[in-house]
Amino acid sequence: MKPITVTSPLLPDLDEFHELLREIWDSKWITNNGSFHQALEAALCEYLKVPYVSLFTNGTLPLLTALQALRITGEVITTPYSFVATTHAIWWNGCKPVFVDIDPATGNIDPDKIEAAITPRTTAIMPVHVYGKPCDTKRIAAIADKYGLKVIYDAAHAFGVEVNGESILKAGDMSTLSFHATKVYNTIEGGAMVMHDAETKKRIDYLKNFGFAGETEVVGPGINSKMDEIRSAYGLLGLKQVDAAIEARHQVAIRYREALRGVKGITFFDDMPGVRHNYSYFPIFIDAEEYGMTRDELYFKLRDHGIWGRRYFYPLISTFSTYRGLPSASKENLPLAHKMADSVICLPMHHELTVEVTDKITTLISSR
Ligand code: T4K
Repeated sequence: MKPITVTSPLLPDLDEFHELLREIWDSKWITNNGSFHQALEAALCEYLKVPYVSLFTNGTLPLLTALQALRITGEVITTPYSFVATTHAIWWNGCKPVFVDIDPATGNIDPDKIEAAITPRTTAIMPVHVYGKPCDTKRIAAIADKYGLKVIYDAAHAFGVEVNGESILKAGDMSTLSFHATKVYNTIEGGAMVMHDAETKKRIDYLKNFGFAGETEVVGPGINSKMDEIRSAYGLLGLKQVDAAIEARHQVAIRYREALRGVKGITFFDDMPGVRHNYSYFPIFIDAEEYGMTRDELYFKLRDHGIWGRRYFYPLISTFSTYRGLPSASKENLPLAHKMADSVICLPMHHELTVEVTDKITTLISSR
């Protein structure tokens, strides 16, 4: 039997995609700011309710480019509870990541602990809206203003997330998105940066095209991170389906919550007031003593029944060999992040999950 995986990509209608491919074939313009690239940037600005979007080839390169564009040096405060790309981007820029513990209510960096981590070498904060749950952006902005720090949000999971009707992507100096196949909205591989002004957008567009500001002028040490026409066309079609996909995920979350609420030793996040969630992941947390089974025992039991959840984000980034020697990586500094990483399983979550499958999953969890 085919396993039930943690996610399944949102695919565009194949006939419509063929039609757009024909258009691209006829035009013979297949990359470098073509018409589909421009159309997708405009459509994303509208969908996400943000003024400027620059497309990238994945969600890692806008993180690297944001740090470059803002000329970040020294130390960057970040969370250990994320996908490893967040910290890698800091390291690849020659900066030192400084890990701060998380708030267990959201899984995001705890604003109360940021100030203690600031030193004269700190230049930026890179928080993550983990699982698409919004960070406390107001508190983080107040700290950044007080110390003159830049804020770059890794919003890889936060496509379409809004707080009181306002896009979460408007927070900070820049936000970055991932459009990887495993995300709520995908362009197969892909990503984007969201910024506030036309000048920054122009600069980022130069930087993602080797720094070229014209045929013969290079204005900075750029990189190649341009999204091609085929993925841009695919992305335009995906935008038509994403609202329905988010609603289908919402229904999955409702079913999981109804079935698992009250199961001793299992907790999960509820919706936050005023937030439009995207239900990108459905993490549950296992208290082994109360539940009577460890997280890993449950994880492998589910696998034995063909349910391939994932332990996102275990192990913590701070435990990987590159980072574990950093003073801020010590376990004593990050007790709550360790606790979350050691207790999490992300259950399958996507737009095509049937009632039958979610029932099977929740029955397996309830009947330990
Ligand atoms: N910041 C954060 C906070 C991130 O989470 C990520 C990426 C990034 C930055 C960087 O963005 P990108 O540069 O990747 O755009 C996945 C993704 O590769 C990665 O994008 C994502 N976060 C991370 C959390 O998860 P894996 O190694 O766990 O994926 P994989 O290949 O095991 O796939 C998981 C399941 O999804 C499979 O079991 C089945 C399903 N799947 C996967 C693919 C690729 C499909 O059904 N079809 C597919 O094509 O990393």
